Amino acid sequence: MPKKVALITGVTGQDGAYLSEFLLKKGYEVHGIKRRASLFNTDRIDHLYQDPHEENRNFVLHYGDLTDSTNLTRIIQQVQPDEIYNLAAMSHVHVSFEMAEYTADTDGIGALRILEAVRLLGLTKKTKVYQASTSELYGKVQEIPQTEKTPFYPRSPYAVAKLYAYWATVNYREAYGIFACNGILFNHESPVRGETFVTRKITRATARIALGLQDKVYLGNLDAQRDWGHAKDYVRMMWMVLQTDIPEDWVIATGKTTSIRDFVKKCFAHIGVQLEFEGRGVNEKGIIKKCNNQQYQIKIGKEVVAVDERYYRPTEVDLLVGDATKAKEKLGWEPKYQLVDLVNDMMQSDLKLMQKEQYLKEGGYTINNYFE
Ligand code: NDP
Ligand code: GDR
Repeated sequence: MPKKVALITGVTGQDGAYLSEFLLKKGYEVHGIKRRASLFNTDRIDHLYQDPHEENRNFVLHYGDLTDSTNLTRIIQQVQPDEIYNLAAMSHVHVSFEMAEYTADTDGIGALRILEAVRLLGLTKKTKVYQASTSELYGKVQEIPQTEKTPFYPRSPYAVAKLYAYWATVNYREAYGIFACNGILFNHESPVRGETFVTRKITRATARIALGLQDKVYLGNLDAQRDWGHAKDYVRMMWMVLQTDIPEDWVIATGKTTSIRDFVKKCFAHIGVQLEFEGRGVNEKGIIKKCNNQQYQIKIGKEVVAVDERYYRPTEVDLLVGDATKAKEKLGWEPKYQLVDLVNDMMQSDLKLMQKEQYLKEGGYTINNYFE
């Protein structure tokens, strides 16, 4: 059997890295599109890198951008992929309010550019397309839990752009017979989650506070509730939806929801600290009440979490909880990670990372000493 060929946009991101690993293990030849940046931006996939001088490479990177249709068309023509995973996006909901037009171009029209390239290159029968759709499409709560049939009500420029991409995927499937599927994925996290998403911001800060590298962390809306899974479970599902006989759209979620406040408590509990919240809204504070661990630099009564309005969004998505019954019944998908496993995985990783920072600091090294 010839190797299957996959093309991943957003290969340098959280999901791109886990999906690359997953597909390489399955024996795929994996091509990824990365952006040119002034610094190296391949941290998450450096362990998979193969030197261009090696023969028979099965992991190949191409420079590209979702805003450049000639570039995308050329890469797709060259690679002739069996499967395209369109994961590239300006994926930060809060930032999308600052960069609405760019977000629409990348996250909305970008998906169209991929679908159109498949059509123009005559690959409608060969190339399957996975579109990274999102629970943000549900936005303002219409129904709990959210399923493939729940109406959409996007609440950010990001979600509005993703709504366009969602319907472009459905339309190209119906109009041209492309095997194109939306995975409507609920939040999924991991040790390589971007540092400004709330879970990673919290696990990093908890580890830094434990090691005396930081005093407190400022967060926004602590009442928001999210259905958090592990990215490893979710990339497996991306692949599964392209292996079916009929292209469809799928909700992927754990079915359990947790507030930001409770996520913070769970992270502190991981290091043996009981954190309690006092006050409401912008006056809310997280205070250390008890500690069963001598290993860390923890002071009872210390305020380690505070609210800063700058992290509030102009319009918020209050409550997400998904119902993945269709994926479970039709594809046999089950998440292997529970929230407690996710917290452990992220906390252990950030504690290790911050210990490195602590050693460097104690050894007199700063992280960046170019300009000293
Ligand atoms: P990340 O933010 O970690 O990764 C996004 C990737 O897209 C990065 O590789 C980034 O490159 C790349 N990218 C951004 N803009 C462009 C552009 N204009 N052209 C080409 N590449 C670009 O996101 P995740 O891995 O978490 O998410 C993957 C996809 O799934 C995204 O589309 C996201 O919107 C969607 N999604 C994510 C969920 C989650 O909870 N993680 C849930 C539901 C959907 P660079 O590294 O250079 O910045
Ligand atoms: P989200 O993730 O917007 O759900 O989008 P994020 O982690 O950014 O926010 C989750 C919730 O936490 C609240 N919050 C904060 N968020 C951030 N980033 N920083 C804070 O300090 C903070 N304090 C409170 C937010 O208001 C929000 O309610 C993610 C992205 O991966 C999208 O690309 C993806 O589509 C969705 O998940 C599903």
